[in-house]
Amino acid sequence: MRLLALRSRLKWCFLGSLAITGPLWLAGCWLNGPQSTFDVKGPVARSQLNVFMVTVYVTTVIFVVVGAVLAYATWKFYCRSSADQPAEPRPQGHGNPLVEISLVSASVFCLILIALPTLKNIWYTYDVPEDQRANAYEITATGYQWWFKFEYPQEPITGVGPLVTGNELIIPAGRPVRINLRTVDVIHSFWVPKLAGKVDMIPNRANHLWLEADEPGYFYGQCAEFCGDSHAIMRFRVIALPAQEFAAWIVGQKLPARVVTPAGADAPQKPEAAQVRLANYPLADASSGDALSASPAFDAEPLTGWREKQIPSPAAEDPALIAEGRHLFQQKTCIACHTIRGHEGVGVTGPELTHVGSRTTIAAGSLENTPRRMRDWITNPNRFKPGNKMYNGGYTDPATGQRLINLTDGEITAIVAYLQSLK
Ligand code: HEC
Ligand SMILES: [Cu+2]
Repeated sequence: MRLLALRSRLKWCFLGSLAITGPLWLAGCWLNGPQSTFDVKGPVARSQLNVFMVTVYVTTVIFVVVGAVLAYATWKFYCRSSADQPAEPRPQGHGNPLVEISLVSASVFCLILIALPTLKNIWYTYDVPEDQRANAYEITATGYQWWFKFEYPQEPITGVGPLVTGNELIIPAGRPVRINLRTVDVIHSFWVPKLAGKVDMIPNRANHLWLEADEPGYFYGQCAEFCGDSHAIMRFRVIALPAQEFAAWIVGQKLPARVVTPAGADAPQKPEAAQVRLANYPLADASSGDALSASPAFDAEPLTGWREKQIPSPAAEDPALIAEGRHLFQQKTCIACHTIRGHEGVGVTGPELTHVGSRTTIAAGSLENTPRRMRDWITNPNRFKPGNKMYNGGYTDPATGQRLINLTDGEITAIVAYLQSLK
């Protein structure tokens, strides 16, 4: 008796606490966070969300029906006192054929309800639909421990090969984008929660996915397959631009790295097409202090922050310091791992840095691209990304732990000024 009473009290405690904390749990789920799969912004993610919701509805109905029957049976046949307890079990029967057949049919019906949209979705998300294929834009994404390289095979640069960028993927909005998925080392997984579900990047296997952004926007991406030490901070960004701005961005990216010349000297001009974006998206307030400082808009309105990053501000630059930085970048062997097209770098083991100053993030989307953060990164990359290949591949001798590249504070300042000037 005692035990029964205790058990029932525990049951009410449990149900009560669930009722009180339930809404808190829901609120805690934050359904529109930067990596939410509920706040979808493109047709592929939307179709995946639909399948998820169909499954939720069907299983909710099952839960409610089964729960109600269980609750009813529990209440009806509850043994209220030991006097109630039958001396012998009731005679056992085989069951009720009608109930059994109905239950089996209901289950099959539920499975079909879920299977139909699931199959349709698998076909739909596998590749760009036939009628839109001619309009699709192609990009190749390659996973490295622990960052992403993006190649634009439709944008060849004479004498170089396809246009290459790192960690920030710029795509045209409102247009299907087909992404080839590759890896140079272990298995990674490419995931932009608001645009499309994850697909693995597997060694020796040519996977692909497609996605489309309904509108221009700034989206968060993430490697979704455990790939070693810094997997959790192997991130990236996707920036979707209107067609015209995207075309202008391509023109600007294809140019070799920017050369900063002292005021009055003849600075190389960007061609007409690349100026479109400068004219359309002027810097909010050019007079607001140090142009190299963080863009305050970065978090509030990330796409605006990204646009501001595209525009050089020669007035705030120190050409002599930048020239020194360029020299140091070469002398301190940074060039062995990084390419700066048109300047000295040729390395391919690290991200391409030709226009690194125009990115909103560094270190694979894990640090905001400000002079301060870039200085922190160059001073000690391992502080932010344990095991990263910049630190382990050249900064230190893995055998002895001794530093191989020594930079003074002043040298780092020059290098940062140089890299930030590469818009
Ligand atoms: C041994 C190869 C190697 C050397 C040498 C090297 N780097 Fe790197 N660098 C990398 C790798 C790999 C990454 C990507 C790390 C990550 O995000 O996991 C990286 C990332 C960076 C980034 C961030 C880029 C981005 O878009 O995320 C900057 C900036 C950078 N390196 C600057 C430098 C400078 C300056 C030097 C010279 C002082 C240098 N690197 C030397 C391999 C190297
Ligand atoms: Cu990974």
